[in-house]
Amino acid sequence: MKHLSLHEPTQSLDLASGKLVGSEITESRRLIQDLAGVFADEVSRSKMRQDQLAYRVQVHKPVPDGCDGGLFFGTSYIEAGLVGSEYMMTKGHFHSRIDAAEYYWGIAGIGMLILMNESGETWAEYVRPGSLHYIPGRVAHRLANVSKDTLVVGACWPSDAGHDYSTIAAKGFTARLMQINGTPTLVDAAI
Ligand code: PAN
Ligand code: ZN
Repeated sequence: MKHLSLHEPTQSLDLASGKLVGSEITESRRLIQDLAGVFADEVSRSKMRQDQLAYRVQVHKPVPDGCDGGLFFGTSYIEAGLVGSEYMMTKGHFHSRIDAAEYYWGIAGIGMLILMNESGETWAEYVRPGSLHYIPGRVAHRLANVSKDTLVVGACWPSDAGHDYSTIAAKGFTARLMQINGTPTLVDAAI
């Protein structure tokens, strides 16, 4: 009987660190060995310690993957560092249900949200603690860490959005975020 009963929530979010604790929370990790072909400088990536953590993602999934009408809530932690001259970053994806949008917000560290539309136009916006980012449907998205600390970013997206990694794996983003003279610079990937 739920009528008139009072409950403690079964999950918590630490607002300062982004850490999710409680039931229905999963964590996945991407190591350097999982990111073959993601960075421009594959030779540099292959010479790195392959079991080095690149990023991890905590997700609260109160409903199954693909569920119509539900929401997922996650925290991404992207390690600091460079692969060659390119900032550490996530694989990036379109959503499988291509119209599905997503919110990101900055929690800690400084990064860039790299966005690409279906026409192949790529741009990026700074992610800082408190910044809020609406990612429309039909826009691929990836996070890069441009600071010396772990980049922590919150996210909320529809449970039926899904992740299409194959389009990015095949074609990549049309621009890459490189450190040039110490500054984050978007560079045309074709050059
Ligand atoms: C995020 C991403 C997370 C990891 O939760 O999944 O930052 O990036 P990749 O999935 O590209 O490896 C999100 O955008 N969910 O939809
Ligand atoms: Zn997404």
